[in-house]
Amino acid sequence: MNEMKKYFVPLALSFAVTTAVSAASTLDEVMKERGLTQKDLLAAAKTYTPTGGRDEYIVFASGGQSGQVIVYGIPSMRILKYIGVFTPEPWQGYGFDEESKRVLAQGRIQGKDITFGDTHHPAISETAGEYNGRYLFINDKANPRLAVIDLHDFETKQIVVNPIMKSEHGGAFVTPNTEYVMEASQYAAPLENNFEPLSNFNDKYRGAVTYWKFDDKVGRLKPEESFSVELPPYSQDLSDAGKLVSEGWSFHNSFCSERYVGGIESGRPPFEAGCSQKDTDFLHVINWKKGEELFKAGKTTKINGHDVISIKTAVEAGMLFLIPEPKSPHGVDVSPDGTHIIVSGKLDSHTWVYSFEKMMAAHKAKKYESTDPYGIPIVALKDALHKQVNVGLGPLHTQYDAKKCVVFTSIYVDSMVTKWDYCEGKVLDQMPVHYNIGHLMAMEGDSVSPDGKYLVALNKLAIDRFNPVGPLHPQNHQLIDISGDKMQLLYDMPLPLGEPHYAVGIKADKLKPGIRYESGWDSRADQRSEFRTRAGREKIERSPGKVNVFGTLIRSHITPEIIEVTEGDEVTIHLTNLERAQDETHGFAMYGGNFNLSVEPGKTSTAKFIAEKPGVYPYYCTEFCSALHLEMQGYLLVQPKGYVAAAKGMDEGQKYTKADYDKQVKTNLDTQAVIDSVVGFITSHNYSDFPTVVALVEDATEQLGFAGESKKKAEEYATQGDFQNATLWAGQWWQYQVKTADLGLRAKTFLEENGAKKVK
Ligand code: K7E
Ligand code: CUA
Repeated sequence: MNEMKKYFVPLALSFAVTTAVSAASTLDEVMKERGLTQKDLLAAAKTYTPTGGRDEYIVFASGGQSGQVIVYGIPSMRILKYIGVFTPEPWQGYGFDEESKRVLAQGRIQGKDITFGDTHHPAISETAGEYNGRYLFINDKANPRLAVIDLHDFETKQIVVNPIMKSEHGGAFVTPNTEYVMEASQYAAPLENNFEPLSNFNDKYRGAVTYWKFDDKVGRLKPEESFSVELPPYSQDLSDAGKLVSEGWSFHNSFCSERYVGGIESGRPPFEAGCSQKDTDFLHVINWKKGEELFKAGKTTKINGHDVISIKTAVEAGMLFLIPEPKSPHGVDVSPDGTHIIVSGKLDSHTWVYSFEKMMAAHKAKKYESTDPYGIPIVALKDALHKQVNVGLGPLHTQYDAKKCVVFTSIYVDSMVTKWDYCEGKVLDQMPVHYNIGHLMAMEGDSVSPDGKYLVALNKLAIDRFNPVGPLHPQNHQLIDISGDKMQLLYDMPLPLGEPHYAVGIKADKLKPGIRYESGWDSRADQRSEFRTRAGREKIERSPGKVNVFGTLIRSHITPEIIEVTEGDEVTIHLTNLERAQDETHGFAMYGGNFNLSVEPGKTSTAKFIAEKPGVYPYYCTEFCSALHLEMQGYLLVQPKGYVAAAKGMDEGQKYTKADYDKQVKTNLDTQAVIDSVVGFITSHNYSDFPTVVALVEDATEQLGFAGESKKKAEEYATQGDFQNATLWAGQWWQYQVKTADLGLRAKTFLEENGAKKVK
């Protein structure tokens, strides 16, 4: 009992510690002391989420130059996770275990490892135009790549490299049933991976849009079922898929349709001058369903082994045409009902609303004003335009409200959001943001039924909004309440990881992430690992020059705890986390080893290295997983070549006697009494009505089972009079009891705090 108290009293105390923020105890006093207004309090009340509370929406924001994805909740704006995508991320073991290294290796560019990514546009998989919450896609602008993240475990599963592009901005955008994930190029280059002088720009440089086939059942993109459409070298910018009436079509805007090539160093005007001369650029309209037919009929050209529909073929099939769009546009956004498409010109204060019905009528009637230099027909602006609306200087992106006809457009130069009606063409409200907004994002904003409610302004500059942290500032995501007629600013969130270009927000209850893997799971390949190891089956296999370790992790030991290898051996350590309990992740790191495994319950992960130098290499668990976490340790001993071990037992520090054994057993019996009383409390309440408690009880029962096994070993050694081993095993028995009690107490507290009822 005393031993128990020693352990549990500090634990109990830690709950009682609260930080005294201020002496003020009434709302009025706090307001006065912190200088808060009624408006501030209202905003706080709309975002503050008490402990244990959940968010209504989950946001996936691109991590910009970090090459990652940032996950946060709305309205709390609490960051929940960074997902390693194109860049190694050690906490998740991403790029530090063999399984995830294979994913990153899929992203090699022409054989070279690329560990940087410029993530831009995340997209959630859809069913009938609604977010289904199963997969997330995101693109890399710098090296045209797409990644697939499984929202069952929030892990990156696949990276595909675009076979023909050298730059990419118009991805990832999904078609309404996630048949395809679209990716449009940005800076034109030869589609083949060869050299062409810039003097051949018009003839040999090209843009393209790739339609990556997605297999929803296995959750992977299928390169062999994917195709591209060749496009002129116009710097295609963003994409969006048609929906409902416009389903089957995709839209891609572009800038620099001047096809200007800079060269400031040799006295030529720079790109920015030459790329903004014309009053209009081109909106590309493509029938991807027709493209799919042509691809299946073999009407493609192979470039770098990839199927490409040429401009000529696309034009002849009537699946590609252009429409003038405002100068240097950015963003193309299809309305939820698919009837309208909004494009903003960065260098025009007008936003242009196109009618899908009108453009289709002109296209069907072959009513074109001309063709571009590549023979692509151009529908006249007047034959496709619904409205031009003056929304502010430097409009970029548009998001749709739940209310019909209502949209929000980001205004970069004026640093504001304009709320307007695209049916009537009138401005409804404007609100300043801080500062220079890029994208904006409404809840479920890309779906056929946006929720409205909240809008996030993804601002490019933060300037004076936060405590200064040096010349490199965080980004500023501002949460805006859009449920009323007037927009209301609620919260500023600094994002210090990279520049999130775009984000998508999904209703939280659509996500169904797991809390554990099936036992022995290779999470990156989504299958049972061939290196799965079960309790008691741990082993070390040796062959010349190679050592393979099949180990396990469970509170609070790594099996094996001693690994002996020889200098020069290639060592592979496979570790399976035997835990079933929620949040019981174990890590694995070693002196001199540039790896960290994150082994979540059920997972099998692998570390691999060459034991180059003789020496002693401690290893340990890197997650504070239990009270005896620090003891979750071991040694890798790298013996010099030809080393012969002396015949000598373990030189341990402490010798134990029968008295030590009896003392430990007494402690254990006292501990068991505590456990019994906690169990009594739990079982006398309606605990089975609380899934959290049921899980804790399962975990506790498992730990208690292990305690029983150790007890048996201790007693066997005691019978033989080996009190050294008997005492040590009795100690292990107690360790399992402590874990059991820890879980039991957590369950008891939960029941007390959540109004459990006494049943017997
Ligand atoms: Cu920053 Cu969509 Cu690349 Cu606009 S993008 S701002
Ligand atoms: Cu496992 Cu610390």
